[in-house]
Amino acid sequence: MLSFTNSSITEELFTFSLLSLSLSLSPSKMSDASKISESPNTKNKYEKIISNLRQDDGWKPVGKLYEYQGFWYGPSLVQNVISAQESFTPQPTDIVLCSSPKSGTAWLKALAFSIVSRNQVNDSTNPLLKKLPHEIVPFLEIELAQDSNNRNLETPFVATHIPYSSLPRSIIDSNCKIIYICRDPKDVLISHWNFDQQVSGIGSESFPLEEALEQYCKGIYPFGPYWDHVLGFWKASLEFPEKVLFIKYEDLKTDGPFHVKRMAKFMGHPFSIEEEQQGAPEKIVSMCSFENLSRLEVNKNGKYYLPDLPTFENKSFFRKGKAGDWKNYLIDGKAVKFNQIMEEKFSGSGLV
Ligand code: PAP
Repeated sequence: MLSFTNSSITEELFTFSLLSLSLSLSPSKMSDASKISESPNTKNKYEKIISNLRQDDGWKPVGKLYEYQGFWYGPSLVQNVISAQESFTPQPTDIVLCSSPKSGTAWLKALAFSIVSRNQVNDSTNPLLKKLPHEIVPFLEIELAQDSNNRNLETPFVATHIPYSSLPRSIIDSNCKIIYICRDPKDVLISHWNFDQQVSGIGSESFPLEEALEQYCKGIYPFGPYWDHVLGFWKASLEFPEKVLFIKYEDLKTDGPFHVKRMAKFMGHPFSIEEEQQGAPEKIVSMCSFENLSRLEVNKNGKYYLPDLPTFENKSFFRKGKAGDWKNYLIDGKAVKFNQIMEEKFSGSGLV
């Protein structure tokens, strides 16, 4: 059985998933301000590209998806991805935090930020106490799609759900480091299905789990297919270990301090012996834990405002935070076909 636990190696409206929000921004929900500049030429260009793409409307909370460079997006996201590919310029010291939606993006943001800023903030001044991790680290295909500098440039992080093969060349060709987090695909599916239902208001009677599962098996949902998303970063991490660090959600759950030290070293901010003796990695793990973040006032009752998008309740980004919650949903053999597909897709990769 495909296992994402205890390995030896150490993502219109949604596509946040946040973006499934897998924030697959629906065109009707996006304002002119957040679309690509709407000169007639630009509009024609994107309409032309999109009209030639394969379409599917089976992921009902989002509506129509388009296949661009082998992955599926809502129409506005296709535009944003192309715009980012054409114009995004990273800062030389940026670290790019990558993930498929619902794989642990917010957690990765919190950890990476806390590691790098540990000498500037303390337990009472950490911005995570007052802000959702998504407010601290912006998304390339949302906030930064049209303006690379639409961010706090003192925070050296950019996040994205864009697959490795579609990342802007400016990132690939730079010295920017990349950290990818992956998660058991069955937990990703359950998290994604729950989140999109909640954000879209389309309930399980209109979008049953069986339909979501079928779409996942076909790879047709925002930023799918999952296997290609994961394998793109996995292979890059093997080929360019100095540039791409691959982390598993389940490994972080099992041995947080070890992987926080790995991340710190990779990002060029290793812990000193004194820091380790004083338990600095453990403190960061504790600060960024689901239990701690989800109980903060900002994450219980705060709202996340993105220009011209619906307002999100911060708590929707903190559901259960567990490894293996799929077992409460994929009962009566529902996972058999899914497991077979994943095993076949990941076979020979050395990942599982
Ligand atoms: P996004 O794609 O909308 O950015 P993302 O942060 O990648 O979502 O994933 C959300 C999942 O991470 C949720 O999982 P669940 O639905 O299975 O509960 C969320 O609860 C979980 N999560 C958020 N913060 C943490 C954390 N600090 N530790 C562990 N899991 C977390």
